[in-house]
Amino acid sequence: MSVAPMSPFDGLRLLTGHLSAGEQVCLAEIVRKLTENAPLFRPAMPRTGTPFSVRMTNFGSLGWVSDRAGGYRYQAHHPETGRPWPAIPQEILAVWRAVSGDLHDPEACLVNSYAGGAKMGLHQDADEAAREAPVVSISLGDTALFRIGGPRRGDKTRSFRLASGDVLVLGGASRHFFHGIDRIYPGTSRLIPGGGRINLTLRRVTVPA
Ligand code: MD3
Ligand code: FE
Repeated sequence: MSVAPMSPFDGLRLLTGHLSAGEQVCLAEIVRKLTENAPLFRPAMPRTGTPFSVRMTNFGSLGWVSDRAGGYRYQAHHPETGRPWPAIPQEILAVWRAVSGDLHDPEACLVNSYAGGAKMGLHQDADEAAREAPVVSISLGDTALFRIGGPRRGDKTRSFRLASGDVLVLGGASRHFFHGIDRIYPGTSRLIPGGGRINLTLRRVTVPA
């Protein structure tokens, strides 16, 4: 099923239930397998070094990382192993190609792993030179409470739940809106062994020559 309850909302499209149960199992297994080579790490805030509650890894030619000394950035290698990130699997690229409306494939697939108490504060995605390209987000596992506002931090926000199999497309103005994850609802999915939520965020990073 594909509904778009927020379609008048400046390019934001929520595709609830976009992925079948079988597709969700397939993607969760792919992520589990690739994190054996590219383990989840815990990023830290620039300057303060405060650790994130979310753990992360990446697939693709460029991956998003953050630490105290280097701040937010994209880089080609895992910060702990030094190895290049695994390529973005075809099954994940297929979701981007189906929903993004973009001619170019993404360079980055950020994997966010949320345990029960994890959250992500209100922020903008602003580390990409490809500012006009949409962002595509795939939710797997436990339901999350998502919040999105506007282009300024103080703008009024609205909240909605992201469940396993939902795909969110952030195009147009919404690409630059403040957003975050306020909480996870533990026990709402049996997809991830031991519980939790995985979010896959697909982004173009560089501007094509
Ligand atoms: C709205 N991730 O990784 S996904 C992130 O669920 C991030 O892990 C959250 O925000 C998560 O940067 C939210 C939905 C999402 C992703 C990118 C966006 C919403 C967005 C970019 C612009 C506006
Ligand atoms: Fe974000």
